[in-house]
Amino acid sequence: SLSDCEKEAITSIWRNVTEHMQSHGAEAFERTFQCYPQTKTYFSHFNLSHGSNDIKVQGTNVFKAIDAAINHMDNLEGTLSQLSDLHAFKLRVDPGNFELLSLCILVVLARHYPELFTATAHSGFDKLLCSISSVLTSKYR
Ligand code: ZNH
Repeated sequence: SLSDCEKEAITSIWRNVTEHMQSHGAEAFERTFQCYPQTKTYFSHFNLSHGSNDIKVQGTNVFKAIDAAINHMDNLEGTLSQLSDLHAFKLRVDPGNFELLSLCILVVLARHYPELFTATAHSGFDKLLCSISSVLTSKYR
C-alpha cells in the first residue's frame, strides 16, 4: 500500500492536474491508441482523430474518476463501485488494457511535471493506478 511520502507526492502532482483534466486525459488516451492500437477496438463508435471531442470527453471522465479515487484513497472499492460494474458487466474491457492506459498516464505526468515526478511519485502513481485497475476489473468472471 501507499506510504505517506507516496501519498504526499501524488497529491502535490495532482493539485496541478486538476486544472488540466481534459488535456492530460486526452493525451493519455491518444498515447494509448497510438502505442497500443489494439485498445482502439473498444472505441469503434468514437472519432479517434487527433484532438477529437470524443477523446477529450473520455479523457476527462477517466481523470475525474482518478480524482475521486485520490480523494478517497482509503475506500477505492466503495468509490469506484459503479464504475467497476460498468467495466465488468457492460464494457468488458480486457484487464491487460488497464496496464497500457496506466503506463501512458505515467508518461503524461512525467512529461508535464518533471520536477515533481520523483521516484516516490512514480511508485505512488504506479501503485494507485494498479489499485484502481484491480478494482475496475475485480467483478469480471
Ligand atoms: Zn473506462 C467509460 C473510467 C480504463 C474503456 N471509463 C468510462 C467512464 C469512466 C471510465 C469514468 C465513463 C462512465 C460513464 O459515462 O458513466 N476507465 C476508467 C478508469 C480507467 C479506465 C478510471 C482506468 C484507470 N476504460 C479503461 C480502459 C479501457 C476503457 C483501459 C479500454 C481500453 N471506458 C472504456 C469505454 C467506455 C469507458 C469503451 C465507454 C465510452 C463511451 O462513451 O462509449
